[in-house]
Amino acid sequence: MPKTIIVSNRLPVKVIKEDGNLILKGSEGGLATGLGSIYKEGNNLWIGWPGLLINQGIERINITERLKKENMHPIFLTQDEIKNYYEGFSNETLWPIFHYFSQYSEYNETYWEYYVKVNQKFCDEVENFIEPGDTLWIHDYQLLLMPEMLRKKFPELSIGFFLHIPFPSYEMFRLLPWRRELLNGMLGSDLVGFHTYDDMRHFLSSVSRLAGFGYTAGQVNMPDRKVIVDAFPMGIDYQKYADAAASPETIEREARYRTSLGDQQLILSIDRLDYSKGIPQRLMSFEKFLHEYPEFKEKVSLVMLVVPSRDRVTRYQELKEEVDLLVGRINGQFGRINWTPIHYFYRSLPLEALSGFYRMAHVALVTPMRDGMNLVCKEFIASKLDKKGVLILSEMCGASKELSEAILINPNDINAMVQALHRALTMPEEEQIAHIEVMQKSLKRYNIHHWVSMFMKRLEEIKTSQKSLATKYLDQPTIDVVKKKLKKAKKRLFFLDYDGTLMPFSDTPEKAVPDKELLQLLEALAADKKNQIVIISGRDRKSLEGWLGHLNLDFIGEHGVWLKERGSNWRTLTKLSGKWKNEIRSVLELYVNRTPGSFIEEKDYSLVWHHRKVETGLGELRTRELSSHLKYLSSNMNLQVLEGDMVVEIKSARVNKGRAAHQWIEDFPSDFIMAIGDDWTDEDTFKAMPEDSWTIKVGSSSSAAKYNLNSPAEVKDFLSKLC
Ligand code: GDG
Repeated sequence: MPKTIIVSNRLPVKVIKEDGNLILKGSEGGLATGLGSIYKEGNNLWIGWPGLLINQGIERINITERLKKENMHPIFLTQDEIKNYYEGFSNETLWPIFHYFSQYSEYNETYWEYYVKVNQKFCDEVENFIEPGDTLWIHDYQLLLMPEMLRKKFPELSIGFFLHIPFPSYEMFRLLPWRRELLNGMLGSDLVGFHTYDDMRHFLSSVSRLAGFGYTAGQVNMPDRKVIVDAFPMGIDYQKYADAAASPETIEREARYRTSLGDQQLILSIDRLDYSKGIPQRLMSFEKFLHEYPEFKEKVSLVMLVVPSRDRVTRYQELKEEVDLLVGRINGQFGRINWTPIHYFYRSLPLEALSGFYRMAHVALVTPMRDGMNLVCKEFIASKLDKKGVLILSEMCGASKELSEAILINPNDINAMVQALHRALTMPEEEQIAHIEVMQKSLKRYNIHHWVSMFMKRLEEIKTSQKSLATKYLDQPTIDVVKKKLKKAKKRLFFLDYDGTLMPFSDTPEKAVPDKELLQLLEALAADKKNQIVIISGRDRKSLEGWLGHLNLDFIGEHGVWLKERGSNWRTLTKLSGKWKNEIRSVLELYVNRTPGSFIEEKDYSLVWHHRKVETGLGELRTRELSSHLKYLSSNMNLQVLEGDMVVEIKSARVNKGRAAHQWIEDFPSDFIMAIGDDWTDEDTFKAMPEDSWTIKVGSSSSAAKYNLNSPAEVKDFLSKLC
């Protein structure tokens, strides 16, 4: 029975030592709950580090046994690995860059070496559990290299990857000395998920500029396969927070807190200690608020929970000092015997305490400088059973894309935060209820279970479609079968694409002139009277005629617009008009003016915009713009916009290679049919072929063809064997 293996840096449990005994403590995190529905089932598994340095063999065995009962498997890290891979590369190199704090990023070769080593260690361990048909779901920035490492060993494995933190813009990401390795690592996946569309956009931009792979509509076109990239905004376990808010323990806690605090309005702030969370800026805005609106003194308090984190890293120790100083300064400045402006807790609290705070708070002040998603704001909304309360939310966190009814602020704008606080504390109840209601509805629907199921379904769909489009390499035993069938056949029909199939691409279309070897090959093939060779290409008829017209060949040019049988004249399949070209040409000219290096190729019934010589990135960007511009313009002109290899081609929607090839099959009945092509315009040809034909794709990406070869050189070698 195929299983699902989840891999993350940390297991969803904490192993702690108490009085020399090892105790497992379950994590309350949303991810653990959401993925619980997966890893706890059948023989599924969660693999990761138990979060503690354990050197003794016997202890390792004990923990492994204990975890096995709960479908988990530990990977033990050494002190050096924790220091260099986890605290080092993960948290001092990747974390700052991915959160736009490049000034804090350490570029340290030893950290990198350990990062590679530990990713490999995870792979080696995971490998022991992989069986055919299994699915892997790898999580987060600590394991960016793992998908590629696994792909190398298991080409068929279904691999999903999800990044929980933001993916930075290209300008930020490219600062990393190991940027290409990291991208290639992620691209070992079948599906790469992010919280937001912006993260996905940034990733695709880095992939095309740094890794050199093009993409179309969220699909990265790798030489051998496609990688799907998509946004899956993570939700919370809504019911858990709603239930916790209604529980007697929480209500009892709230009553206790209220007795101590009096009836002031409360502003709530909860985060892990991290510079990405904007804690000092938040404190400064509260300080400014008290200066600007002194009438709120003694009427409002800030409850600030800071959960200790990464406290061995100097940067975090400094941040802790800064926060301590600010809290001290504000409390010292404004505090009264009967009023503390900031109630500051530097520790972790149980869920009931958290839930009590969520219930009591009038305002949640969630103002990270950057945050992948941020779950605290969602938990606050879910805990508001009476729907009263206001969320002030930073535009810089993923959740802001979903929670547009919150008061959205820029965390660098202290004045805006001050105004937001005033607005929140004076907002009429009806308005609060109206906003919370909308947000609750959305959070209930897009909860953690929905997130897990959307991701897994997508991964499954990808695998199914890959299987249906898988090609088999045309190996020697198959070639022997082809030869046998060919020998027996009385009439043979060959459809051969030109660019990328018979000749490799060159930087300008005119340069792809057939060489002597190809001319001789085609001549030899055509010399056999039983063979009918059709060159089926996107090229205009003049080039085809000029290069190959002297041979005994048939032609289908301009993707099926122009047809020519041996010894006859060029003709079109249907009556076509080129009137539309004037309007579309002027649009293309606009793009040529804006895009140095690009140019227009004009064919009889189609126009092509080439960007092979345009600066990397710009060409792709313009392709996106141009395609959507043209698709909009051409919607009522019966035109088709094709994105090919560094080109955008516009032609009549009524013709394609498949339609033209079909005509040949009808007109020239044959008992051996073969089609060879490399790009997606050839997919129409493959689809038009009868079931018993030989269809061969050049390249190894998914295709409607049955077989594949790797390059024009291999195609020529294969054809020469058939001569
Ligand atoms: C990463 C990304 C993304 C906090 N204090 C206590 C406590 N918490 C719980 C909260 C919440 C969780 O911790 C924090 O979640 P966040 O989303 O805010 O942040 P990270 O854990 O850093 O997570 C982030 C997330 O991944 C998911 O993809 O949203 O952007 O950085 O659930 O309730 N829980 C308890 N006591 C505490 O004192 N029990």
